[in-house]
Amino acid sequence: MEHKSGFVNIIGNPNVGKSTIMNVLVGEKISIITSKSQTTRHRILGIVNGDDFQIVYSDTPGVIKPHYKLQKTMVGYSEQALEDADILLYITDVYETADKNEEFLEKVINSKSPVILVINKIDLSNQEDVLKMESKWQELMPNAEIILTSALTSFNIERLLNSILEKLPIAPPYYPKDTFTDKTERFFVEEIIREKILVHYKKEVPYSTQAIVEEFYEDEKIIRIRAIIYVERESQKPIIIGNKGKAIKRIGIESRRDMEKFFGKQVHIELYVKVSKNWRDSDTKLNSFGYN
Ligand SMILES: Nc1nc2c(ncn2[C@@H]2O[C@H](COP(=O)(O)OP(=O)(O)O)[C@@H](O)[C@H]2O)c(=O)[nH]1
Ligand SMILES: [Mg+2]
Repeated sequence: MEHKSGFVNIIGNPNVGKSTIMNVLVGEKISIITSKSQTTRHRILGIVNGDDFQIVYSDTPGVIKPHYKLQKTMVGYSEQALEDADILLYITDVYETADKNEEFLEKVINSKSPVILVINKIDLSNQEDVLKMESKWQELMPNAEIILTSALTSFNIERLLNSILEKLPIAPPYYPKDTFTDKTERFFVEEIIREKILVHYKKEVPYSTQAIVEEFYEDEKIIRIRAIIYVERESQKPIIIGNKGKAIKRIGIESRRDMEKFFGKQVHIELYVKVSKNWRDSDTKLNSFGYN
């Protein structure tokens, strides 16, 4: 039996549904999702294993103009994804026009890898507009296969999967067949906390925040977690904590709920807030927070 395997890199602008699509394709909540741009900060692998195939998806932050070092690293992950793909999934949605980010798009068009162009969120549009959009994109990217999806309702996800399988090169698996990601349990804990922070705090606060797991202790019945929420400035500390600690308590409760779902086990979590001055612009701090 011939075995197919390859890297399928998911790229595109922020907020078009890249992480949602990867999660649906993998069937696990690997990437956090919010309505805010820059939710994804890392390149995250999601691996799907079949008897005769292994698809290694990689979700990326999306293309943005970098204002600080963290964002530079984030854009780097997206650029890197252009280089090492067997298949590129370029995701756009029914709101985006092709003139956004022309430079990056040019690189996609010139890439040697086969490109699948996914127009996502079609549940938010109508047939006429979607078809118009499709023909515009096809003109722009004549070599790409276009698939219209709604990740939210799983519309055409099966079709997308089949198209990926068709284009997947013959190769042995790159990862053991029982792996579904390259990230650690600690990473998922940190991401779940960050998702809740993105949802509940406004303006610059979530973008100045990084959760770091200090202790992850698992026994048969329960996982005990101690995590620090790092902020950039002293003034952000009371915002995270909230009046009488209510805000941080909510983060803890909602995070625990998601973690229990993710790990299939009871979770106990303690959260603390600390300042790591201007960490987003410090190479050493970024490194120690896992951005490299
Ligand atoms: N209506 C609709 N919303 C979607 C769809 N896919 C994703 N979203 C929403 O779009 C927002 C951004 O999704 P996300 O996956 O984080 O986008 P990313 O930044 O490209 O990774 C979230 O609020 C999702 O719930 C879709 O097919 N239909
Ligand atoms: Mg994302």
